[in-house]
Amino acid sequence: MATATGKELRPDGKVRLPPGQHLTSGWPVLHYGSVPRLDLETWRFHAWGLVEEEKSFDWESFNALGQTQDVSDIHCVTTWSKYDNEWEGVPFQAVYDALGVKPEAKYVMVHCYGGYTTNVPLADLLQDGVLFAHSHNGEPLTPEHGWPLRLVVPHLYFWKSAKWVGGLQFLDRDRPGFWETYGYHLYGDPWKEQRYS
Ligand SMILES: Nc1nc2c(c(=O)[nH]1)N[C@H]1C(S)=C(S)[C@@H](COP(=O)(O)O)O[C@H]1N2
Ligand SMILES: [Mo]
Repeated sequence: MATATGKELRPDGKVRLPPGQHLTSGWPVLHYGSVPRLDLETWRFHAWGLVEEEKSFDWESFNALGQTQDVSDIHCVTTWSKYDNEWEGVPFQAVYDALGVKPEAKYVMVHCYGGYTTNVPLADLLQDGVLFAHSHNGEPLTPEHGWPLRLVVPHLYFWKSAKWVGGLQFLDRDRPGFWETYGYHLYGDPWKEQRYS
């Protein structure tokens, strides 16, 4: 399918394919542990930490915060990249606007059903293209790709795009999440090859 060569430039002048990456046309499944069994009736999204008030959303109220679509590229630290993923879901900005996040909050720990965590600076989550996706290329996510909801942070390595996301903890300082504790880079910029620390 792909006529892409990996040498194309992006609108911002960066080479589209980050260093050390190769293009794949499939979509590998990668995660630690097993796929959690979830149910939309009992599914909740929680926000706590440096927020004015802890909040919890059910599936319907979370999705009512807003809907958007965005096309972006995936860059996995294990060196595969996948172009032109069409994601649909709730923009991070809409969740942020609903939360009353305190000014001291600078970092976010993303928490998932099944226990996975990953850390991202709040400023990065507020960038364009960051969303909580329920669909990929027009289809609901499959269980192994994060159904019902995954975070998508297109400008960082894909381990930051947490599957089965269930909540956000707002923090004043950076702390390592699951893979970051085992030596993955705290930030993970693919264009700087921030793979491991
Ligand atoms: N909850 C959860 N999210 C996760 C992971 C995980 O182990 N658990 N692995 C991460 C890693 S290392 C990668 S590369 C991507 C893989 O996503 P995919 O299986 O949809 O390709 O999910 C990320 N999100
Ligand atoms: Mo990964």
